Amino acid sequence: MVTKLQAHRVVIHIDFDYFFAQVEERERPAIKDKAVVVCVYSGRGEDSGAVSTANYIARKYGVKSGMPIVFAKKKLKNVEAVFLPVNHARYDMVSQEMMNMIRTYAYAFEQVGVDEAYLDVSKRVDGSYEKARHLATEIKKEIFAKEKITCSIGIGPNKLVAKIAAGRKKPNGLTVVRPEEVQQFVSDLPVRELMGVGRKTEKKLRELGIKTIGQLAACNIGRLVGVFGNTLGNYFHNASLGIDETPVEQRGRAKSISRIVTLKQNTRDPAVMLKEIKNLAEDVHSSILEQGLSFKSVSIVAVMDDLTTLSRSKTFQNPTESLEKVQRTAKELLELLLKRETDRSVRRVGIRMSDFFEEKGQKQLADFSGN
Ligand code: DCT
Ligand code: CA
Ligand code: CA
Repeated sequence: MVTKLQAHRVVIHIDFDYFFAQVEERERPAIKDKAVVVCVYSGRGEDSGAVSTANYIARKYGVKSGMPIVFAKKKLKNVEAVFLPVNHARYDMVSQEMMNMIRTYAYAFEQVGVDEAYLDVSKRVDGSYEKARHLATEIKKEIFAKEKITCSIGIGPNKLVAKIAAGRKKPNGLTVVRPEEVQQFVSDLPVRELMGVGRKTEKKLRELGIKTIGQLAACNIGRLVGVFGNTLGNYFHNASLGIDETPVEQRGRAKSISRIVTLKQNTRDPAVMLKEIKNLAEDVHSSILEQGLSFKSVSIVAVMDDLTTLSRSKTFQNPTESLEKVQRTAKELLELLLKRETDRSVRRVGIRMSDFFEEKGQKQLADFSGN
């Protein structure tokens, strides 16, 4: 069964593959072909602590999140393996960069934890799952090109289905579930695939003879309510049918969007810099419009040949969407910035736009996607 609301929605779920371990691999290419285990050391004795996450090579040998480090070492005793301590500051930084990139693809963007996000792209793809597939491929490509991290993506008519879909082909997967395929897609999966079904609930359901989502769907709703109470019982019933109307909640947004490039060679020629800035401005501008935003501030950044960073900004009286205004302002700011520079040349230039405002027309999109 597909409700009217769902029929109009296209939701993308993105999950970064074995994220902490993948960041470690990226930073140390030499460990890429080995088992990589990221650990939370307790500080009590050398191997005391638990596995946070592991790459897919380590998983092949049975290493799992939450497992004692000692167990993981046993499982990998005949394998080339690397054990590393968690570095959350590092993962958070990479995550933020990736999220800022992803959020530009949709009006409604919801980050969940450090390595997952939902996008409501209904409007952007015009309700077309084929377009959504292309978009997802594009997102994966951009993330990999810029961050060298792979992720798995699921596309469905709601968050529930999109998330389950993202988990089906890992790593580096893409799974599309159209509204008419939802029922078939979920019915053979084990109930634990549903959010909110932990080990305890799984056990309770098994006692009712329910192992798969399809069996859950066939169960009388009154019976579920009897066992789990009203809220949870109804949730399980709907979830088993692939029904989920919770909106993708825009939680916070980037305070600024910026792009910076390194010039082919250091220069003092404003025309050369301006040409680069013009391209960057177009890039930033289109991603702001894509999110249904207008902006009030533009900044120009220059990294000088001695690596000091200079910047100049301008804040308009009113929010604007005008690219022409950005280009004009960028030119003024660059002139201002270079005015007193008589010796140093410029190594990198960048543009930053901030002070965002939501454009009114986009409100309807929020309504439309169930917000
Ligand atoms: N985590 C943990 N202990 C657990 C489970 C998870 O410390 N028992 C942490 C480590 C990573 C983070 O939570 C998210 O875990 P996953 O969703 O399993 O993400 P992952 O490592 O990126 O793996 P996958 O490729 O399956 O997404
Ligand atoms: Ca992940
Ligand atoms: Ca995850």
